[in-house]
Amino acid sequence: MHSDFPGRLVSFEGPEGGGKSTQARLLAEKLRAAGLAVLSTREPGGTPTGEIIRDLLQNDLAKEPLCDASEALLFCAARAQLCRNVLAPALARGEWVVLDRFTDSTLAYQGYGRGFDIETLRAMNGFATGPVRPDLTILLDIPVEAGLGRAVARSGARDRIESAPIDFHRRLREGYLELARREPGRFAVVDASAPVDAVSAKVWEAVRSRLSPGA
Ligand code: Z5A
Repeated sequence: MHSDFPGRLVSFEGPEGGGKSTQARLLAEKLRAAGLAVLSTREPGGTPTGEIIRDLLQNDLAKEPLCDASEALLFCAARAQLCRNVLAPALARGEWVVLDRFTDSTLAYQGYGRGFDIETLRAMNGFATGPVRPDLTILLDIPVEAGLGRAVARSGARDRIESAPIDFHRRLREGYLELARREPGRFAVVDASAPVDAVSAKVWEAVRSRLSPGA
């Protein structure tokens, strides 16, 4: 069941280091090569306000410990700005949107990870997104240690959320798999431990079979 927009939204989700940014870029290239108009963006971010919120959330911009409730609300504030000002207009124009993280990140990280009530977070997500929702969600699943290893190898250090205890990361990975089990029609789970090209082929197969780009 797709959203009411003429465009299509594909979100990438998963624990750290699964290759979301890499795979989002490769999918956007394939969709463009198929002649489609594609908007590629990320959460938190994608708007001037969202990028400032990203800095607050990841780089300790305000120099004060961020409480978990503020963290959840800030992710949703960035999301509201992105959905209203960028995503909804693009989807209404019939564009494809490729999104590096979206609403399921809040359920996984703030819900399964931090322990907030999932239904409360779903309501917050709904308030933030309005009618925007994913037509397909690619869950790039990877064991926690392997994913964190990749993320650290790339950036040399762990940021505020990556530095959370390993149990936090294990809970959110299991949370993602639970979300996927509950909504098999929307989620495609892809083994992200495989080489980049093999993962990309699986992602493309999921997009082709579920959303028929260019048809
Ligand atoms: N967050 C939240 O808590 N709540 C929310 O609602 C939202 C987000 C929206 C955003 O960080 C943080 O915010 C994130 C969740 C939280 N938590 N943390 N930490 P971000 O956007 O900066 O980072 P990320 O989304 O966590 O990205 P990442 O996990 O660091 O990376 P990735 O996008 O999954 O992977 P990548 O950058 O494409 O690849 C990572 C490295 O692995 C890189 O060197 C690649 O070359 C390599 N790579 C990629 N694929 C492969 C394969 N297949 N094999 C080998 N190496 C690979």
